[in-house]
Amino acid sequence: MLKVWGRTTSINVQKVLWTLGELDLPFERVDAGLHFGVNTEEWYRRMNPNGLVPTIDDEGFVLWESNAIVRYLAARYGMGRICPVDLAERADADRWMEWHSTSAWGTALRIVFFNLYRARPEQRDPKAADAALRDANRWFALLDAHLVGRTWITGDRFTMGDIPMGAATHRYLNMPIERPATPALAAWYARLLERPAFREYVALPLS
Ligand SMILES: N[C@@H](CCC(=O)N[C@@H](CS)C(=O)NCC(=O)O)C(=O)O
Repeated sequence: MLKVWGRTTSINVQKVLWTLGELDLPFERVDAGLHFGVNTEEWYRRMNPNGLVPTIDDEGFVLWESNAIVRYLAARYGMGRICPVDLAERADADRWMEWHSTSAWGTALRIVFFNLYRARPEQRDPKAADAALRDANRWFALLDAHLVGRTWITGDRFTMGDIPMGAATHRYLNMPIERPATPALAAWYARLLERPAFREYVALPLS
């Protein structure tokens, strides 16, 4: 059976679990990361030399990097469903996955989240968190503008392109921070909340 290593509080693990849920695939999950350890073990680092989560093993094929995992699962088990067959449509979904992982806003959101939930008192840096929040607000305003008139990120169909941004948006809209109004983003988030796999694996209390 497909195996996933990673704690459920990790946004990168959540993307993978949500994808598995959308595809209705059975899997076994092993807690790993932070206080669970495991990712510090030598045998784990032989699978994933970064020592990070998530990692999957699908019939002996080991893969790390959450977006690569989402793409692999979508293509292998969800072609024509969450992985578009049409290359332009697939590239459109891919574009938003890349935007999630490589744009500066991902870093900004991470800094805000870290300061609020993960930093020990001596690690907190309110000035950096404020600057990061201003950045995050600008990026989410851009996503909000993109979503006007669209049901899902690429248009009429839910695809893998909704997954990374959907997980990030759950954090953004539920952190105790000052945000501008983003009605299209909020409406998209409400649609995500109607999806059972999103509710089960992503829409959890932030911790
Ligand atoms: N680019 C990697 C990043 C993975 C990553 O940073 N994972 C974090 C959790 S979100 C981690 O393993 N942190 C160490 C830990 O949990 O012990 C991916 O998308 O899979």
